Amino acid sequence: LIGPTHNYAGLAAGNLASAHNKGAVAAPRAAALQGLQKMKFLADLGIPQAVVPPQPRPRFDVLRDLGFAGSDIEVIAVAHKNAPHLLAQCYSASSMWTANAGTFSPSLDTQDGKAHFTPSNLVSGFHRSLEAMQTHKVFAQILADEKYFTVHAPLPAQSEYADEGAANFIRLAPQHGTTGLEVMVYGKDDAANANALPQRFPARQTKAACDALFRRHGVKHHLTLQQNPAAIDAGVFHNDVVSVGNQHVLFAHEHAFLNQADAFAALQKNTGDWLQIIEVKDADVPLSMAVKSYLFNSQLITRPDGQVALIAPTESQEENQVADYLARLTSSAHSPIKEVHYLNVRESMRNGGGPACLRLRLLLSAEQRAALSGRVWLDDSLYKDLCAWVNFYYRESLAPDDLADPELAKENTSAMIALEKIMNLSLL
Ligand code: SUG
Repeated sequence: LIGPTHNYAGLAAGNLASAHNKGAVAAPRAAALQGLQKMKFLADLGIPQAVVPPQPRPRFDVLRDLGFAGSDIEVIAVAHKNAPHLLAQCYSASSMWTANAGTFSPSLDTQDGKAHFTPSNLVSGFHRSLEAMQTHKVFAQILADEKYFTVHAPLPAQSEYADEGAANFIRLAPQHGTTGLEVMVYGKDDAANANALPQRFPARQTKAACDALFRRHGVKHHLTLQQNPAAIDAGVFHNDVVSVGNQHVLFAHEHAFLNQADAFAALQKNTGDWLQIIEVKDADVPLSMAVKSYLFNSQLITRPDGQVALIAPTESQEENQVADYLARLTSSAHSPIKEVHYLNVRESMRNGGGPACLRLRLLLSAEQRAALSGRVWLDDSLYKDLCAWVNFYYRESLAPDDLADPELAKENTSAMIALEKIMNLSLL
């Protein structure tokens, strides 16, 4: 659920949309409603949606740790005057991108038969690193039932273990109900591949982090692949901007992985005949257009009737080359992807977050689903309550200088107190 301080601060290194829209006026209310409508659309398609609440902002504790003193009003005024970038970091609503909240290994995949969750440390960007502890606090509540779930602490908050979670995670299995191969995609491996590093933008996920996640989750079948450094330099700051996998289908750009033929061979070797890889050639959709349209940041879903569908951003529909490609793909007899739905998540997109960034996939049994705590499952009544909450508490627009308005901080606290009641979760 996109938070009330959604704004365009240009905070994210290597994220072209965030850099491009820096300083633009954001529309937090529209942003949150777009996110809710997407959830509702998926719930109506038969994909149950559990809502992750936004995080309290601004982070007065961080501002005070970094030397700003006095009342809340004084802290905001001085920070805005002397360190506006830091104030924006402490106000960021970046926890909306739950694909980065953490990594979830379903119980089918793990040695102890429990589902494991590790919140991401997100150390590659200061504003994002501020999410980790609250993500832990919220998921420890939602996944509190120890019969089914183990919630770990984030990995060590150090660059060797830089972790951005499920944005770099793909689970492949012949059926959702069978043990899968968990794949993690890293941007750098401090122990090897010294030459294969991006030159322009940072690699955010390390191999050491991927290995540690598989180890602590006790994942039975796993594989790590290196992302193509050229893709990172073209603005692909997470794997989910060049590839998306679901069940027996991997949908990937030609330049997604380093040494792609070897990467595909490793995937085939570790899976089976059932794996279907759709490789989109650069001639069909150039990498720069994949980044601009966010084609691969689509959600790839299996509907309850078994049909595989793609939930793509409207930006993909607006690029003729991409829309034409998808029309050809879905009409091809060989394609497992039979339908595309275009959804508007434009406010999030302008910060580099498409449909897939706004979701974290938890593969759960019916029993596990019933064991989640809090009022999180999106039914008509929660949808109605959350829309009303957004309409009441969110501003229509938010410009960079609005972060200096002390009323914004107060509005956020009131909104969070109200949300705690709606969702039966402790947030503050
Ligand atoms: O980390 N943008 C996020 C977008 C994350 C998208 N997530 C996935 N690909 N899964 C990021 O780059 C921009 C915030 C700002 O500039 O105000 C930001 O943090």
